Amino acid sequence: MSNITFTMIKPDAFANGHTGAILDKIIQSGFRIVALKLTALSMENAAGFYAVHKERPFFGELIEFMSSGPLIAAVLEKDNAVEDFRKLIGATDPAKADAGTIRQLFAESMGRNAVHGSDSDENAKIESSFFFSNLEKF
Ligand code: FUP
Repeated sequence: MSNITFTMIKPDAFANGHTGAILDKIIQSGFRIVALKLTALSMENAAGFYAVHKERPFFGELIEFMSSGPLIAAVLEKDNAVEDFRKLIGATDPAKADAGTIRQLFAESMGRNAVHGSDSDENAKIESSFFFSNLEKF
């Protein structure tokens, strides 16, 4: 069944000029772009988006990084979108990501790891709605 996932090209990858290469890899891997925008998160927005991590030791660093500059937000559609996209981006820690995955190719570190991918169908919907209205999804 065709379903959706939500992704961000994070501030590190955007600032380093990897947006085009990452979007190309996503499209070549069979994902259809449903929504796409260049935007930025305030510290408050980032804290809201990552609220599930608020007790974790890396939370402060995470929201500071995620609000440090522009990012690309997108909704993607494909059969098995959530699982297939997590395979395409690779492990959270780029040192552990498989060869050819987006994080292995473009991430700087565990904290600055180039891309986000939803971890469930439910979170894909919640995260898509955080960034996009229905009028912005096609
Ligand atoms: P992922 O689902 O792979 O994006 O990873 P998580 O949801 O577990 O973590 C969200 C973000 O927190 C990661 F993208 C990077 C950051 N993080 C750290 O900086 N250190 C950690 O130990 C774990 C996550």
